[in-house]
Amino acid sequence: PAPRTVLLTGAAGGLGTLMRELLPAHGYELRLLDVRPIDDAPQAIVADLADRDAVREAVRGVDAIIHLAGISLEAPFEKILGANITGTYNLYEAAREEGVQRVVFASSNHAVGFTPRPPADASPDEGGLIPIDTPRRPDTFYGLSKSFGEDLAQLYWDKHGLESVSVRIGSCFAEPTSVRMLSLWMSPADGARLFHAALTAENVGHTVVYGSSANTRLWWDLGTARALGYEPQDDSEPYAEKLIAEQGELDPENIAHAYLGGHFVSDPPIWPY
Ligand code: NAI
Ligand code: 15L
Repeated sequence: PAPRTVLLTGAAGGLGTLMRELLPAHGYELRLLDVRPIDDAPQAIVADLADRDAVREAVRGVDAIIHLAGISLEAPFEKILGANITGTYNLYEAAREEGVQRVVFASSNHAVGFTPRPPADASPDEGGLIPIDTPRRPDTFYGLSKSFGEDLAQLYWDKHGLESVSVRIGSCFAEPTSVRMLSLWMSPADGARLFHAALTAENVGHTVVYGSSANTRLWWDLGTARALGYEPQDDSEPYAEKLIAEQGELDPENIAHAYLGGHFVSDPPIWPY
């Protein structure tokens, strides 16, 4: 049967807030968790992923989990280790113990951030897009934690039969705000469509997908996402003219423009991106 009750971790965050609004229309009953209380959702579970008992209680009885909680940018290694590495382990271990069938893991483009972006004149039809099996090349400790999460998902499938879809999310915000994001943008509505596909496709084992809209300037191959039944409806192109007029075209000589991970590849990462 299709999953109905879904635990959404990181529900107070940017993506969590968007998905709280959009996923119920796809038929889900959401149980919310975050370390921060949520003003407009007093029913949300306030718990740290470090608290194994609380996490186990939170996953009990749900059909599936969308795991968004964690640090979402570069940070000192010790912080990433706690929230993203140990935190994701605690979540998977609780899911295994409670017999939850599937986790949708919010991985990131930064797990493969040091992959050179395709040249502007690359042809998508002639293999010009970054394939899903490109070697992992994290651009930060943050990206490394996402690489760990993907391996953890694979281990829990191979050893315990716990299914996962790892979604290497591009940039999921209301609108793209940079020229790079024209290639990586996932509209919130497409994000909800992709999570829905990841929750409902059959026999996913552990599947890794790129997460974006069907952007004209796409850099990566959406094939494994489409194979789940994902049909993106949006394209960032209407934002292109304004963003390029404001920021200029990407410059391949600029290290912060040369790779998939954008500014995350520089040391230290340059904010804002
Ligand atoms: P965010 O930083 O706005 O939200 C993350 C949430 O996780 C926060 O509400 C925070 O309180 C919670 N959290 C952090 N540590 C926690 C812990 N130890 N226990 C419980 N909750 C904890 O990030 P955003 O943008 O909403 O991203 C959500 C997820 O998607 C993150 O895992 C991020 O790495 C991933 N992602 C997001 C992208 C995007 O474009 N928004 C792109 C790629 C990946
Ligand atoms: C991410 O992984 C971050 O969580 C998000 O805040 C954006 O920076 C996104 O990648 C991006 O690369 O645009």
